[in-house]
Amino acid sequence: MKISEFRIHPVAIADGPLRSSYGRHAPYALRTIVELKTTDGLTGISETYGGDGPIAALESARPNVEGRDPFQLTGLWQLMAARAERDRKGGDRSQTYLVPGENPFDVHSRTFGALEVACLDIIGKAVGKPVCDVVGGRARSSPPFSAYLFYKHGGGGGEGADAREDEYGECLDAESMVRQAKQMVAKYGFKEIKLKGGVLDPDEEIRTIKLLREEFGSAYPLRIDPNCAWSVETSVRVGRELKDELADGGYLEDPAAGLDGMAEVRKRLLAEGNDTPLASNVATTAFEHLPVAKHLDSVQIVLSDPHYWGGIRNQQHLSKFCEVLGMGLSMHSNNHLGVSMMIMAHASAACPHLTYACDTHYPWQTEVDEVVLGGRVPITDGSVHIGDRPGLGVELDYDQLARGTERYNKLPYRKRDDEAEMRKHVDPNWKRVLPRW
Ligand code: GKR
Ligand code: MG
Repeated sequence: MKISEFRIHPVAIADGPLRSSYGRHAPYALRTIVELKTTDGLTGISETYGGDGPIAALESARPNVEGRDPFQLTGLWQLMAARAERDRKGGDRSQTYLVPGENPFDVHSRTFGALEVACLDIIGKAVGKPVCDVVGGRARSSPPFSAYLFYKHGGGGGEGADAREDEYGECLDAESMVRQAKQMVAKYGFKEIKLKGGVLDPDEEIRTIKLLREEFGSAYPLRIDPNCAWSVETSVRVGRELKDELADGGYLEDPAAGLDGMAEVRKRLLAEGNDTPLASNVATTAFEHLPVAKHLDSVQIVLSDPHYWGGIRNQQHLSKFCEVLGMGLSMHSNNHLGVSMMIMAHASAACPHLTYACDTHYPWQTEVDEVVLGGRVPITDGSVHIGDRPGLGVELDYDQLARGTERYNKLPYRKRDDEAEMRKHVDPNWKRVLPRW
């Protein structure tokens, strides 16, 4: 069996004006759907970051993909490894200054991740097994996800006649955030809650977490993630004030910039007898970051992502690494469709060591943009169930895919630029400053 066709489908999906320390989300997020067809008549699919950069990287891999046996993933990686090695030596692979999907230094592991998943989908279909079983079997069949709350302006995403309903309304204070949380938990049954911070004054974000705790009680672990918007001082103060609320399965995520900044926060919190673990998807984005993070004690929980850590099997390797190093493991996310939802679910299912419910932006997208045949992937009781369907377990709806590509072609957006959106809608002089508080 050989790969006979490699199709790359850019899509734009409506997205609400969500806020983070990076800025404000544009009315559309960009994704790429990858399709591989084989000489045996099988089709493997995948989803990854979108826009010009990720598409160019996939295009440049084409000569290594067409004509390849989809089982020969090691060989595919070897072809890309020399370039990945150059990336490693090139510069800052963190997400401190660049949003995920836009860092040129992880381009090869991102590209390989997308291709690996599409090949695993083919292999699963060839042998009649789900992807998580193809890579060695599942540790769980219904991996849990957490409610991912965002401060946001009014609006549900999209523009003009293509605007989506604003399901959660404007949320720019603690009370409206509790409303958002109640709505999301009621709809999807999530049992853990993450708040994207780094948007409002830290005192208001502290108040938000306290109010969430009051509303949901200690049965719902809480996290807050300001994406490095705080100084070491502020991080320690927030950690101190939220010591009780972030206990019982909670964590403090990327409070300050860099492995050194995180290490200092950890040291000072421990000195106060505060053992709240620090999680990161910003400072730790690759295997080579782990020994340093461990040595400095900067990060106790690694937030992975099969999309840029190099696919599902690398997620399994990471699970082993974290277990050996005594670190926790969970998963971060970015706006995505149902194909990625299944990639994240299979990756989580296949990791024996996974210690927290994973993030997902899926509640922020709607049926209108979904490219999966039969509509959105269900989240029930906070989990995505993986049944016995071969491969990823989802197929493409080609009409919906064509609509997503048409939307992409009509729009001017070709990369995620949250700073530009802030300048357009909130403050013409806005710049991302680290630390802001
Ligand atoms: O969607 O604005 C966002 C998030 O800030 C996202 O880009 C982050 O990568 O969710 C991510 C995180 O946990 O840092
Ligand atoms: Mg994060």
